[in-house]
Amino acid sequence: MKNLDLSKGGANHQKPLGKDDVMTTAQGMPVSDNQNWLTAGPRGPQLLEDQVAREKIFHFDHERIPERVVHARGYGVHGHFELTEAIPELSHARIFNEAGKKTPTFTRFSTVAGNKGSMDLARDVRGFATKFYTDEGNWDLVGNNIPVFFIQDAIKFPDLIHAAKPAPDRAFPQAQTAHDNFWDFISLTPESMHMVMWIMSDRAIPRSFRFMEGFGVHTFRLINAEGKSHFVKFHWKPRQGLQSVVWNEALKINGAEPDFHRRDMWNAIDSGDYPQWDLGIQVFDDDFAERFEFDVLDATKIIPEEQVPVRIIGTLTLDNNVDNFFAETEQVAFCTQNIVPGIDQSDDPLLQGRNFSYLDTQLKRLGGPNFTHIPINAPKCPVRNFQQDGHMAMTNPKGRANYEPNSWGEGTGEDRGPRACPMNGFTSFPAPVEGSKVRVRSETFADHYSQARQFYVSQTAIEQGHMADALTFELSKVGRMDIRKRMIGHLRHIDDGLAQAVCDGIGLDALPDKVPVARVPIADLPPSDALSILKNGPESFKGRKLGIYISDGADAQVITALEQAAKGAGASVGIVAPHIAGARLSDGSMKEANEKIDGGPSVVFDAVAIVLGRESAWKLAADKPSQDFASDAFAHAKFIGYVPDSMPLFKAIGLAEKIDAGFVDLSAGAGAGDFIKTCGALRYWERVANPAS
Ligand code: HDD
Repeated sequence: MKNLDLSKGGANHQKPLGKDDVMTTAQGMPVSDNQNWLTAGPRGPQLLEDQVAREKIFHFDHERIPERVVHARGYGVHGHFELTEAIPELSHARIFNEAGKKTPTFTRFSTVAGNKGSMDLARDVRGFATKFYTDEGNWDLVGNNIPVFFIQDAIKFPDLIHAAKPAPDRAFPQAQTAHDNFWDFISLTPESMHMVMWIMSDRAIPRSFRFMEGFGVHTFRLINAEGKSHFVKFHWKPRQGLQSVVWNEALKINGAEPDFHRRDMWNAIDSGDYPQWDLGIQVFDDDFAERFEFDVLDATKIIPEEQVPVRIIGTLTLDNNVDNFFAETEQVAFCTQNIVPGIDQSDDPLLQGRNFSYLDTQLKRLGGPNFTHIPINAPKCPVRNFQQDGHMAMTNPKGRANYEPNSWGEGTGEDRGPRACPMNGFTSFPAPVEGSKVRVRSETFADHYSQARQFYVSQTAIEQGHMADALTFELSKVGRMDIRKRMIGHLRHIDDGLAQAVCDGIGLDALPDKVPVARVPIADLPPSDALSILKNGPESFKGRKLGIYISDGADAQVITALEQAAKGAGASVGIVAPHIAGARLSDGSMKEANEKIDGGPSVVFDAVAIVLGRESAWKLAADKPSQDFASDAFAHAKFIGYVPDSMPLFKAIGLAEKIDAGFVDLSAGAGAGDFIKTCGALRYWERVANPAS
């Protein structure tokens, strides 16, 4: 052991240290023994005098901070935003003014209802929050993967969240909406119906954070140098295409791999496969806002892309995992109030309420007003003001002046700065405001069903089926019949076919009555293709994962060809085998496995290849995890590559007679290459749309 090297380390050490670096207390005092508490004699009582042990335990005792009241489970990643099309005519924000400009970012994805330790594939909204460290301060776009919200007014948020979270008496269920309280509240809240369609769709069970869209939800303003305002809605479009899992997979993934989404993100970035999203804007003016069928300030409504196209102006690339989860992902503090000159808020009553809530919650979570000093929250541009003191103040101004105006400027008799700047400082758009103080919901917010119906009719038949199944699942977990019926009473305003399917799904004899509707007639809006996942899938297998199940005697050539074809297509491969040590292949080589079959079920892969050895296939035919691997892949409409030697397993579970166009014989012709190309379609939906009898 070397002597203590004071040139290295310190409280803010950045590099991992080596075994030659001496451990110290938080006070910097070198530690001689980190294993034994100071005692009076070898078997005697421990002494309070031991400042090393006491400090260690004291610090440990205080390691936890309150988890976020919503979006507690999240995963953060660094990246950058590159502007591809400057929009100075719309906004004078510097981030938007020079094509090619790069702005560092931090993005945190999350689920909403579950606690920090809950599973990733809960049926839930996903948070998609990005902090842009711009030259003019931090801009936080705190969005979701769904473009609308449950409620129109922030005053309802605590009720919504209380209803969604575990019931207060029994403290379950965790991380799910499939329970009485949630559906009781929802069925008494007609404004949530559009959002209900989205969360009952496959949007709420994304395959990965990488394969979902993001939305700023609210209408914001862009302000140009002349002070002219345009309304804007922000969209994130994943270059990876959209993809979701199916519900039966979600249930199984949650057991097999509760960290499915965070592991996926970590692995993608770690392997250099950086996910990208294009930033799109829907821009419109007051005239459009007047003409539009709905109120642009109502967060339960979208503006269909067919009506206002999404214009792509830049790209977000996520290319850096965090060094420390707590320091970055846990401590990052997003606030919707964080905007920069050239961007402004609108009067959306949900947004205005959020602007209070986010700042307020950080005080509780991070312990004081100086959370902006924490590196992940600190702007990367200069910060200059007369704010001072408070818990954990890290950046303290020098000099005597801590107020304004003052006359401490050297020799000048003028103020010692900083000073506000009317030219470059943030100014609010001077929208005229008038009206009496009232507590009412605007009449323009009253149609709760038309866009819900539009969403439903925009889906493919497969997706509509999933929605009916999801509603059936959720309502089957609701104990009270009156709540189930009330909910179906809402669905009848959206689509009678959907209502009937759910009614049949839960086993009711007759459709319940429609619930009374607010004042407006429900419109038949045209379908919008942008709302479907299946109409916006990827074009290749890039970024996806192939699971290859191998066993002793498996054809080495087929496996190599598969690995090469997958790699060539930009996909990754997971080798699954009966033993983690791997399998002895046909050429005598030993192929190591990434997962033992029990820990690598087919649900964690986008497609599978079952390449067994002839002898071992007979044994595995009776093995439950092996059977599930194949039968689940089939049931989840996955593409299945196989070799004839795997047949005994297929026969044992009745798959041999069901070989369809979703199966590819890897020993034939172009084999592996064809298979990976086929996998680009992600699923062979025909199998579930027309199940063989
Ligand atoms: Fe919220 C966190 C997104 C409505 C109050 N929200 C939070 C996060 C996201 C969203 C992505 C996690 C941020 C992170 O990763 O740290 N929330 C939304 C969206 C909404 C929305 C898209 C509607 C359009 N939220 C909403 C309302 C309120 C809140 C109406 C309160 C009136 N949200 C919060 C919060 C959280 C939060 C309690 C918890 C932790 C945090 O803020 O930092 O303040």
